[in-house]
Amino acid sequence: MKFRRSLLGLLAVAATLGGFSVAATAQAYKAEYKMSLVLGPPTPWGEAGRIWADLVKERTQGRINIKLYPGVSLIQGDQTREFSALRQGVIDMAVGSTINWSPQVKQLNLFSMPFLMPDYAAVDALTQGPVGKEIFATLDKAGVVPLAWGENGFREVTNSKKPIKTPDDLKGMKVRVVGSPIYSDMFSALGANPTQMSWADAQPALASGAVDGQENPLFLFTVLKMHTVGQKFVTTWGYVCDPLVFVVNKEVWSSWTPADQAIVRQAALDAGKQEIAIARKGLVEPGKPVLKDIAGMGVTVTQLTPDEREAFVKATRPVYDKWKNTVGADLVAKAEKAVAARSK
Ligand code: X2X
Repeated sequence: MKFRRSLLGLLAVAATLGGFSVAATAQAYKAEYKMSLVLGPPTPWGEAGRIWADLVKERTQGRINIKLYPGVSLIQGDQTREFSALRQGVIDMAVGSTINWSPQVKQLNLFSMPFLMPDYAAVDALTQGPVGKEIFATLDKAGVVPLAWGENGFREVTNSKKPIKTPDDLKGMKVRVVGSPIYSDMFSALGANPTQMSWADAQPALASGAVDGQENPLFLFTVLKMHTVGQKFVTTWGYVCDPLVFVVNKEVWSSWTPADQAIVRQAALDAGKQEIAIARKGLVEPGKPVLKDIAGMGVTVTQLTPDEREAFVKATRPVYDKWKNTVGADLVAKAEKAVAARSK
């Protein structure tokens, strides 16, 4: 590998001296680039990957050909290893969740701080503003090339037992949480019994009743028909929103010509914009049609009043305070300021 890399380097130098750098660099292109995703199409997350790959193929006339690997299959379904695999080049590119990469990049826990972002305007104020830029600089330092933001969405809690209206309703409930410790802290603070597991393991655990509940964006509820695995109660508490990030491995990135890099970047920005609209569809229109669809599946949908929601904010505040230092007090302060100053 090392040898190959230095050989390519020599070739590049020779090529530049010889004035035919574009042709020589082009020799380093792979026949196919591997894109990692947790969720494939037709989820919005999967669509993010599909749209990006399609735009790149079209705009590079097939010079860059991307294959989707949903279910994080390049790393055997263990989504918390995705970031390391990207850095090492096991994965060429990804549309990934800040949650899954937060074990390696602690600043990404910002988006999992309970009740930091009360609405979509708050999410946009962070990702599309200076905070988003700072996070991208951190990702770049951590060893990948970040290009654009997408969205998994606000994560709502569902369960098979009863409507959740107060933190008390969660007492003793077995809840599947993602492999990021801030989620265990939050559900423990609420009196629940959280179990960390990958998404691959979560589905059979829900179906068998090994766990009572889970939390994820609502499109996942409808796409996967979660009422068929016993999830009869949904509470929209909007405690965290999970953005996605479009990234490329550094070596892969530098193997592309500046013109192709520009195409891949612009395609990521275009795909991100399209995908965010898809992820929010049915949740931003009056009456939130997605909630009606879910109720139509025989599911009890509980929308918290501001007072009811406040009880969850209070109960998770110690977790917020604990994680502030891990994320970085300065970054959290900037985020709070950006959220307060958002245009609604
Ligand atoms: O595992 C999850 O819950 C999922 C699919 O939302 C993520 O990958 C963060």
